[in-house]
Amino acid sequence: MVVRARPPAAAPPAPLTVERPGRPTGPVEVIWDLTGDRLRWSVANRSDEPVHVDGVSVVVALGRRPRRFLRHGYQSWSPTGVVDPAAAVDPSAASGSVLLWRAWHQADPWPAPPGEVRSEQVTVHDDPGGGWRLWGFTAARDHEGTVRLAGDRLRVEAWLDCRLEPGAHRDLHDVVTLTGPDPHRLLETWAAGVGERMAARTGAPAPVGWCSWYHWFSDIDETALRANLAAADRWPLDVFQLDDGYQPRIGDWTATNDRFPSGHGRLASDIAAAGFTPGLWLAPFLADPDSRLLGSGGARAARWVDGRRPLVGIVHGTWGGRMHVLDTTDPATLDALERTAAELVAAGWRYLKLDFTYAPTLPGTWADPTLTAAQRLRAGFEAVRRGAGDDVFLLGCGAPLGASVGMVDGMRIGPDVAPRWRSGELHAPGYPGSEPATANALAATLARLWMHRRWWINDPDCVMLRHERTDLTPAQVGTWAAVVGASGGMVVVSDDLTRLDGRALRLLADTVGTARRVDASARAGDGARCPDLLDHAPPRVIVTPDGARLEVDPATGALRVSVP
Ligand code: 9PG
Repeated sequence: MVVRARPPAAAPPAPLTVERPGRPTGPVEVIWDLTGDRLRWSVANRSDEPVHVDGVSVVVALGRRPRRFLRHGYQSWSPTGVVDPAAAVDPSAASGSVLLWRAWHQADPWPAPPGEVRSEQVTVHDDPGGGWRLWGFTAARDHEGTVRLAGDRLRVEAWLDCRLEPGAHRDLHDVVTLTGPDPHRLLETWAAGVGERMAARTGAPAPVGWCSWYHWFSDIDETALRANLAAADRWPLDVFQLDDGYQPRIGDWTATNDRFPSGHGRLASDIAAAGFTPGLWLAPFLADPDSRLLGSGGARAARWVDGRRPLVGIVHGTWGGRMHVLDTTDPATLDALERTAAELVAAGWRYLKLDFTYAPTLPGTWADPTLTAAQRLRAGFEAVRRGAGDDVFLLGCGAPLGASVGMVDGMRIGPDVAPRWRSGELHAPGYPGSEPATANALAATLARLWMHRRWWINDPDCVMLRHERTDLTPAQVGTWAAVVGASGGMVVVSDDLTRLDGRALRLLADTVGTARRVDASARAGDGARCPDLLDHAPPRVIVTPDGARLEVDPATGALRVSVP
């Protein structure tokens, strides 16, 4: 069915052709209205039987295939960058792609049809009428949204993957289109609207912290932690955060293993006594099948789509194999999550890094099948927030971005850094750019500047200050620190403080100084910008509000700075 619709305000004079989705809709009715630059729509089940709806989409004929299309990644660790749609292959269609990785990096975990590229929640492309055009979902509270492009056909899809009961009616999030000469401005404008609609938490001071992960990884112990705490007093830090490695098992966050004999209360109070906010890592929505959480703790795991086996959220060597996903649609599980967070905060932790939070968005069998992935994720975050209280800083990580707005105070907006520029490994086949590497973290930092102080405080991941036991050159160390500072977001150190020298301290002080200056401006709506986001991938340039321009060579990490 083809419907003629009024073209968006600034579109070329030829009317856009809007089509209903090609597949039969059966008992499902889509009610929609495209007026001006906004699509309003809803979906209803008119039958007497429950219906499972994957997605609802509207196709727009653009008139010609765009030459540049921003592919926005779904999750903290997912790559973002411009592609040429004529040449690009959707990563989900690459050979060797597996369901779990696709589900990490896309709202719809199934492979894209041949010839299609997709972007999550938003895209920007060159407009046949000149300039740039953005398409974006105005929220991701009730469901995710994907923009798919094949040839000149742009399909905006509300991703539901949930049951509609007989007679049920669901409003879908509006889709807007904006045009203008500056693609970054379009993203800023759109993101500000999303942030307002989703009650983004943007008010906290941006933390400066220390994190145990990138020096010790899971081998951290109390001796090393305390040595760093003792050395931390000459560093300009607010938060002192223990990462993965203290827990006896995934899921059993309120206990410690034998490498941390003091236990949570003593650790947190000693950190607080030293003058820092005690921070703790956890992966709240995953649990070891042998954890207390899934036993006497009262939490239940979701099941795989066949309903028979527990849903596995990751197979992790260090953690001991297959980790199950908590069913965040089950009230008893939400209670257990709330109790866990409350217990950690009662022990003294005031900053929680919530990691691997994509877990409840995986496809599976859930106690309440009428909830979408976005709603399952938010139910989990809300339980943690209820337990933690309003004034504890929650940092999201490994999180589907749009659906997390309003849930967290800070958010990791890129893949892990590493003490090397480029990655040697691929941990997600077909998703290059998501592997731990400083160049990958830097690319994400530039590509997602527009989220900062509109959706949360951006966490670009840790600066790498060390000059020994690293593959980064001193110049690359300086480049990454300069970009973290210019981004205006969080600044976190993840080195052994007992081994750093005065050079590192000065570099951190400079980085924090720049970051706080840029952040003050970002709070007023004028943060750092990436002017070449639609020119090439990865982007190379970051411009601070006072006009400093930093240009990074992505191959070498060489930095060119020009100041007005
Ligand atoms: C702790 C780490 C750190 C880090 C997080 C996250 O695919 N993987 O096996 C995988 C491992 C680690 C990882 C992401 C993916 O890093 O980003 O800062 O907290 O967990 O385990």
